[in-house]
Amino acid sequence: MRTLLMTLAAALALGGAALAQSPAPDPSAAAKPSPSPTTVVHIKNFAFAPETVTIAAGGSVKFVEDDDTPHTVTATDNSYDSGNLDKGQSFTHAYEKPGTYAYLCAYHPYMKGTIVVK
Ligand SMILES: [Cu+2]
Repeated sequence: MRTLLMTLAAALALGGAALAQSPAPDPSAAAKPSPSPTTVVHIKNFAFAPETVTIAAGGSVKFVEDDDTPHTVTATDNSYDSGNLDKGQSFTHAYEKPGTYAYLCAYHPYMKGTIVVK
C-alpha cells in the first residue's frame, strides 16, 4: 500500500498572505520644527551684520538697510536679488531647502554674507 501526500503540500502554500499592516503613527505628533521667526540682518557700515546667520529650513531672513549708501542683497548664484536698497528699506527672502547660501552686495562685492539653512 502507498500513501500519497503531495496534495497536502500544495494546500499549505496558499496560506499566510494576509499579514495586517500596522497603522502608521500620527505624523503630527512627531517633533517638527515650528516655523521660525524672521531673522534680521542689518546692512550697516558697508557690512552685513551678523555676517553669518543660521536658520531652519523654511525660515526667512529680513535684510534691513541702515546705511547711508545704497546696497543690494544678491545671491552669489544669482538665484535672488533685492535690487537697490536705500536707507530704511528692507528685503526679505525665504530659504526653503537646507544648505549654505552665500550672498553679496552687487555694488560692493567685498560685502559678503552667508545664510546657513538647517
Ligand atoms: Cu553695498
